[in-house]
Amino acid sequence: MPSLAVIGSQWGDEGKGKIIDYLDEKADLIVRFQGGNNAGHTIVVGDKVFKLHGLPSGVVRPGKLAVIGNGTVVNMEELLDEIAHVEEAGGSIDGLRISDRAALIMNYHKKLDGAEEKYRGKKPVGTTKKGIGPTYQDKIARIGFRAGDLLEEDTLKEKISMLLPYKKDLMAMMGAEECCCTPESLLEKMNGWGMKLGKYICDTSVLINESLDEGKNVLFEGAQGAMLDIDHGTYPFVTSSATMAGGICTGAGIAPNRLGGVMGVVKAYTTRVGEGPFVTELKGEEEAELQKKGGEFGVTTGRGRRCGWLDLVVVNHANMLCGFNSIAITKIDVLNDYDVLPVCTEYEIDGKRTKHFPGSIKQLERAKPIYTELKGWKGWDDTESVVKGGYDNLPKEMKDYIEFIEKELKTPVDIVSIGPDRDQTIDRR
Ligand code: 2SA
Ligand code: GDP
Ligand code: MG
Repeated sequence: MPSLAVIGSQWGDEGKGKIIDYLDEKADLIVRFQGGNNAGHTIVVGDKVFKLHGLPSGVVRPGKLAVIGNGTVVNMEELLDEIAHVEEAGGSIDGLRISDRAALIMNYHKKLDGAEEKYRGKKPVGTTKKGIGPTYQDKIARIGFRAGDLLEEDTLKEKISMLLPYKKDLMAMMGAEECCCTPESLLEKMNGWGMKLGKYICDTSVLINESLDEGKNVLFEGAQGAMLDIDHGTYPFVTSSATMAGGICTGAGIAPNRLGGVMGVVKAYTTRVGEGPFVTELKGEEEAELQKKGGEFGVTTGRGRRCGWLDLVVVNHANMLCGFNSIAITKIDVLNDYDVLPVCTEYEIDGKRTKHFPGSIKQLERAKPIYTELKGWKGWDDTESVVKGGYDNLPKEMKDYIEFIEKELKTPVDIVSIGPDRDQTIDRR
């Protein structure tokens, strides 16, 4: 702190929600800067489980400002449902702030998301069908709604009369499910969103910058993961936003010199949900076993996540682009029952070894992982003593695994997470 970013170093679901929740005790603002309710962050606090999608993890702690930044895409209708879920689970959204510049996900975006996937035929991206891609397309094409429009009825009317006929034609052309709303019914619906959520809409960039001026602590919360970045991930099998640390400046509206540090979250193995290359992926029973042990199912869609060994070529790529000052290793307890743990440190592509992650999907499909085999800590399951006694109480082999990662990434491991709960966290800082 005063400003720290937490970024997933793999394909998402590294356990960022848990780490952010652990760190945000000391934060005043928690800021989402990209993505939308495609994200799924699970936070466990005692017997309460919060499943967050579009809301920043900060809503779980009273007294924090939870900011949805300008670089995000927001489905107001689904946000209202999520707010109800949080309130039911004992949380409060008093601290919610939504950027007036955030792009709005409309129902037609969701329908177009499904239709685009059909056009991709045998090579779908495997999206969450939340309308993320089509909403970012409209933002870049300068034909999208923004949250601030909900506060200006004349702007809404102008945009609705321009966009609705266009989107209806587009949906008919794409064979998407018909959109039956009229300009009047859409205006009424959007006015309703404005009435319910308008009080939270403001210029969040000013809010964040003034908070930093006052010496407040700001935590930037990454969603998805580095390898799903639109530019540097496994394109086209990526999401439509800048998921890496660089996305914070444009997506939250701060200058680069205001970012104090970046923590990379590394799951002790690798998962991916959706399509696309995955060099260390396991198959058959081995994959099913890891999926079951890690409870690897999508928080938003319920899809089974693909599973494989830790791939440090991936994490090093993320580290080069995000500049991690420190690492949080998560879900290491999921590996409790293995004799041997392979860790990939290089790829072999067409007979040549490389430590760099290639941009070509075809090359990635031909890449073979080069593994270093580390000894497992089979039989150890004494989480309780570690919760009380800290790092020194971990088995030697687990410490070797952690220190191997540290050496390969040339970055200190500050946090080790050994369970989903807040207190199942070892802090080495
Ligand atoms: P989209 O919907 O356009 O962003 O999909 C594009 C790709 O990005 C992947 N993606 C994700 N990968 C991991 N976790 C995500 N959130 C949910 C979760 C996913 C779920 O926490 O489990 O429930 O399925 C997430 N969101 C997007 C997506 O799989 C595509 O590969
Ligand atoms: P995120 O999208 O990166 O926030 O991660 P998800 O919430 O989608 O997936 C991570 C899952 O692992 C959640 O169910 C967490 O409760 C759980 N989890 C987080 N850290 C740990 C850990 O150290 N050990 C175990 N066993 N589970 C964890
Ligand atoms: Mg997730």
